[in-house]
Amino acid sequence: MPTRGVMNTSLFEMETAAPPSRDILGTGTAVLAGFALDAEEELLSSLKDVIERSPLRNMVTPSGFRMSVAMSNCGSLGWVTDRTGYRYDVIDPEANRPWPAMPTAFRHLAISAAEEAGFSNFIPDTCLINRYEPGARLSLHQDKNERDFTQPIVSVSLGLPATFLFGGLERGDKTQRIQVIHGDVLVWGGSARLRYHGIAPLKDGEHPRIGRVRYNLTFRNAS
Ligand code: MD3
Ligand code: FE
Repeated sequence: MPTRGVMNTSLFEMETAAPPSRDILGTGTAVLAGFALDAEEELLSSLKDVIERSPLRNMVTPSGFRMSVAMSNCGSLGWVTDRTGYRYDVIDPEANRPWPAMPTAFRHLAISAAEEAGFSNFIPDTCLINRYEPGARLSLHQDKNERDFTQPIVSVSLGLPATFLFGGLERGDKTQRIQVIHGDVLVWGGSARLRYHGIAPLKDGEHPRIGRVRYNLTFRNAS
């Protein structure tokens, strides 16, 4: 039978357990668990509007591979890839017209998440929408098609959980894994802005609100 002292010690430890740390991924990063949940309904209805106008599509990489992640964009620019390379374009090449405007709920969420993470000057001008079906993945890469690396990146996860892979500034650096779930928002900036990252193959499942899929909204300043 435990002594009073032992019991008190374990209770004390429970009461003083550290709150979840926001910078578990290192300097310049913030994990804002559930940050998007308050705006969930507005985000989902805006997302529906955007992908009705500029449907999700599986783009082709410069080396000729069809990406397993389906993509679209909103904002004044959109990230695209085809046989000629990666670029930001003001025109959706499938729809042959500008990308849909960035919905207000998107912009506000991105700016407030960046601010919460200590980046008070974020001006998101593009949002890449990634749709992962079970098995889809994003291999380790750096985001370096943007001009201003002092601007952070904000990522919003919706639907099925995913495993983020986080490396360092060199491709061969050790990677860290972190699980992200519906409503989580992650922010990267400063010295973390050029870290390698990716998404492990999506595990099958069913999200009660979103279904058998994961969406990620990636906000950037590209111009
Ligand atoms: C870490 N998308 O589209 S942003 C991408 O879940 C992409 O679909 C992720 O990576 C996804 O390029 C969400 C993850 C991310 C973005 C930029 C970073 C992680 C980062 C910059 C530095 C370190
Ligand atoms: Fe990326």
